[in-house]
Amino acid sequence: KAELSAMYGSGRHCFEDGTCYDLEGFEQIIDNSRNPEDLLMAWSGWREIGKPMKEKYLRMVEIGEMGSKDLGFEGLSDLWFSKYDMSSDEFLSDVDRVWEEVKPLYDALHCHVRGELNEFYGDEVVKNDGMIPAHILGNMWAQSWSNIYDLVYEPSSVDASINLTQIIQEENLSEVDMVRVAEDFFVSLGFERLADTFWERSLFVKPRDRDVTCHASAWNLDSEEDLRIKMCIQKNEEDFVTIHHELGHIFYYQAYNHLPSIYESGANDGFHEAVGDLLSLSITPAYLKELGYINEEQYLDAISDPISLLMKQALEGIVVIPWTLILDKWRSQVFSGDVEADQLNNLWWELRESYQGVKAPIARDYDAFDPGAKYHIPGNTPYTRYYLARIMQYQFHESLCNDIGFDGPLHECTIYNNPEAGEKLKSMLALGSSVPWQDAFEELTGVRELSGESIINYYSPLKEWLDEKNEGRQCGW
Ligand code: X8Z
Ligand code: ZN
Repeated sequence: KAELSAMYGSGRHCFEDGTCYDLEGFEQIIDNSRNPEDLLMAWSGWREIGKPMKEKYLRMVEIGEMGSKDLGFEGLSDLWFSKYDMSSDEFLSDVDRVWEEVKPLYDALHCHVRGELNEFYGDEVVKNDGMIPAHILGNMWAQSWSNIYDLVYEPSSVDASINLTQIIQEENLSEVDMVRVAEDFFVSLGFERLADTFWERSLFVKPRDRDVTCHASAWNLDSEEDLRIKMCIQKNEEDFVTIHHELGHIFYYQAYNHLPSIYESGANDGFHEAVGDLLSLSITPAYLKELGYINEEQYLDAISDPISLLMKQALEGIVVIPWTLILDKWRSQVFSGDVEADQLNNLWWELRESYQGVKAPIARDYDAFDPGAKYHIPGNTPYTRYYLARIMQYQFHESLCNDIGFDGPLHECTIYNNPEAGEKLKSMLALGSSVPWQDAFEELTGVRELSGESIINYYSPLKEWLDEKNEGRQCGW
């Protein structure tokens, strides 16, 4: 396990001409370039690091299966899905039920994005039917498409689309300043400021003298005050959102660290991932105006074009959803031994094709192990938690916005500086895992079930717009 994680963290690939890239180097290209050859080079280059992981990975699975059976489970999947206060069958059928609710929105977005990419790149790179090749979507795993926002939407005016990356640069925010802004958000909700040790002991910037695993993480070291994050912050919108995500973990730790140790965890692992994501929905034009990052005129421009804002959100928040299903669907088949070693990569691509409508841009080598190129596979971190978070965050947002009497479209609601919303959130977090997650969920939302309704409500103006745009297009893949 340690070796696999280290292989990912220190992963780099060198080409015949002697140039070498690590993940951040490759991402620089994938996130920003519009040159299909460069994109393909970066996409396939990073996947070279997966190949040598396959054997170790299978051995890890073998040991994990044995261990979980020794503990009385049917296997590793059974163990992983045993933590949701309901039977794993019931849980997994809830997961699929909600996906069916969200899928029409994803399909409409996929159709529109594919159409626009076809116009930009032409038939040679992406055809107007079928799947989208994974290298042109602005993210190493095609799990967020927000970097190609400008290719898929033209705002009604320059200021109608808020560019957080630009704001961060104009405001001259340092990496630590970005974390302070996120901390301030939590403090505005009534959370306690972070201890000095957080600021002294966290890692915010990629060190120049050694390899570190840059994938962002949040640590609860002594179940008391020693809380830290570790990430290689880049001064852009994506990392600003990730900082909120990580601080969500930190403030959850802070809220439940007073409990007996057995209760010191999230109501379920999805809750833990959802806290910071919930706050990200409150980074609205009104919030940015309040901080002084945009003026009245920019604010009015921004809210006059709701599609601009919703499109930006959807390219991250909707796009990620099918992706969050794939990892554990792949793993559950691998863990159970249903798939032969030489079919592991094919199964991976079958799932990516069917759920995301995304395909490999180039034939995969016989020894490719593409799942290894995603942190959570060598890291052996369950991934359905992110699916839960991406659904629940909208349920939390909608109910908090209702509670505070917000009257308007959900994408304009911010809970910033609202002690009532803060108190409600805090008291749920303070429960840790002392009650079944459904009880904690009910405390905040009034309901006990996962539902796609809030996310559908949130994006309903966008869905209408997409349906109109897609008229006459041949959707689906
Ligand atoms: O892994 C993470 C966090 C760490 S808990 C940065 N996320 C998933 C990913 O990067 O794949 C957050 C979004 C999904
Ligand atoms: Zn997380």
